[in-house]
Amino acid sequence: MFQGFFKSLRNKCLLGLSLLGLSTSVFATSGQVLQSSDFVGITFWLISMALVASTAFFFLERDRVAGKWKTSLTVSGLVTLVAAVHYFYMRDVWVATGSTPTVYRYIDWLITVPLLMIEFYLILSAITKVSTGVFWRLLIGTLVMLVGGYVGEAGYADVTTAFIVGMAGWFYILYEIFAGEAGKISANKAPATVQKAFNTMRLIVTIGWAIYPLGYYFGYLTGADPASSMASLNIIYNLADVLNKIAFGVIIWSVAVSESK
Ligand SMILES: *C/C=C(C)/C=C/C=C(C)/C=C/C1=C(C)CCCC1(C)C
Repeated sequence: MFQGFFKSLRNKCLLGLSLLGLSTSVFATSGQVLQSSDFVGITFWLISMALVASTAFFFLERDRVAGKWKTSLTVSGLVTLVAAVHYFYMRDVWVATGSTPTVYRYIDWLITVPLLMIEFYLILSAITKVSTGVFWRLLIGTLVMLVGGYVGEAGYADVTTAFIVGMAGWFYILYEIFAGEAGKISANKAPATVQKAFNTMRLIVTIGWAIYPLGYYFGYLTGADPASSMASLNIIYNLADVLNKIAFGVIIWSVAVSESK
């Protein structure tokens, strides 16, 4: 009885914490309000709210799954929580100034992308012993990809060279999850449901993540005028986040639920 009480108390604390984090950033910048013609701004709003709802969902659903899956759901909830808070800031920057919130975007990625990489590690660890090398190699690929993108977008390096460096980091991640140790573990040791989840997650990292370099391309490499390039960049990045943060978490959730029965 006490156990149940503490469990639900802990869940409420988790939720409370996430909402606190969100409420402090709602009025990060004030002054401008969202215009009905600002479609990029509308996507920032929609996604902020979807991220808040997903966070509550992942944290509450922890109770439904077996112990070894709980960490995976916690990490999914952290990804959407961290992103939700950044979305509040990014949305305000966009609505108030019409400029691209590059620095908030990359701080968000710097935290959420490694968390997503941890998910690969966790999902495999839930079924077998995995060397930590898998995790470190995925992390190195991530850092090369993001540092490359940031120095290009923030104007510290030539946009094309920086793009190539970022692409190299991403290809390295793909190599690791398809042909490297992580891929082999999944193919040889994982039960069918986990393999299916691993394959879908892999597909997301291939196809879902490919949307980001497309955003970069339309933002910086087409030579279109800055206003329309920045609108494309932000819309593309925003839509990519729905798939790669929320849908990714939902896939993990569905395996966790079915493997817990
Ligand atoms: C939740 C946020 C996620 C999953 C962000 C992912 C970001 C990328 C996959 C970015 C990739 C890029 C390249 C592959 C080339 C250089 C430009 C980047 C950083 C946009």
